[in-house]
Amino acid sequence: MSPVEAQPPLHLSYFDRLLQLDRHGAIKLVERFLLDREGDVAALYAEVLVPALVHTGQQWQEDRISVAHEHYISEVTRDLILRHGPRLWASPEAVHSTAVACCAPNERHVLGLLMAADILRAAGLDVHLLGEGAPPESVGDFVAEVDADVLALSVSLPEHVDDASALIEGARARRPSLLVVAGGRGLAELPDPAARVGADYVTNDLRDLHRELPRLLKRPSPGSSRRDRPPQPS
Ligand code: B12
Repeated sequence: MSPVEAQPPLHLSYFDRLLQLDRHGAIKLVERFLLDREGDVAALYAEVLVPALVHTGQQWQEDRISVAHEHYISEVTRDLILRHGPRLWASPEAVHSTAVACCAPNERHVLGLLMAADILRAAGLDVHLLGEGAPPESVGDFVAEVDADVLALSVSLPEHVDDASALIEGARARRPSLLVVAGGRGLAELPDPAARVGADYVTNDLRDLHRELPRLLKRPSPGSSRRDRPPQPS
């Protein structure tokens, strides 16, 4: 029997193609994964794109790849999220709530937020994505302007936790019924991240987010428009 050659994990193959600037090869690899996995974009995120980005960060930190390569890999990955993410919400559950999604002040890591926004849309939320760089006061104004039910916030760097907390406080002052969900590696190490940042729910696992959303959205809260809403047809 001929020895079976071990294949490298898919996220490393993806990383290697991009390291060789083989964008087309990386795109094909992703398409093949989605074909094999019946279009499971959540699995693409969890099993290929996120570990590839984490690996990219390690390689950059160890000086094995340049900053330019790191940017290149994250930009191609952003393209792929924007290309395939909409499959997740091609036939969303009935739209019933509005979310505003943004990064913590000064936070430039936005890819996790894009992925979280896809999950929120798949669960039937109309997501207004503000991305990175929106001033906190304008986020508060916007949340009030669009009568947001949910604020989704991403915090990658620990030094942005205090600003995230202030942003949440400001947004809640404008809209007390707001459900705040947050995630990002900056919250991962905190003992009680939800309490620390003032969110209702914190997770870095997007499958958990999808699972928990219906329960979170039913949560009664003072002044909530959700509370007064008639039951949605299932
Ligand atoms: C790409 C990248 C960048 C890009 C970002 C481009 C972009 N458009 O996003 C650029 C070049 C801008 C960048 C800049 C910097 N970076 Co950088 N970056 C990365 C890298 C390689 C990937 C980030 C990423 O997209 N990860 C994948 C995403 C999907 O993961 P995620 O954000 O954690 O999201 C997941 C969960 O956290 C969760 N989640 C995230 N958001 C939300 C929101 C909600 C609501 C929910 C429910 C869940 C959720 O869901 C996601 C899926 O599981 C990481 C390495 C790594 N380990 O991640 C370093 C990394 C984060 N960067 C790092 C650093 C140091 C920096 C800089 C300070 C470098 C510098 N000296 O300038 C700056 C800081 C800029 C800033 N002010 O924010 C360090 C951080 C170390 C630390 N202190 O924790 C890392 C870890 C690199 C390393 N050392 O390994 N970076």
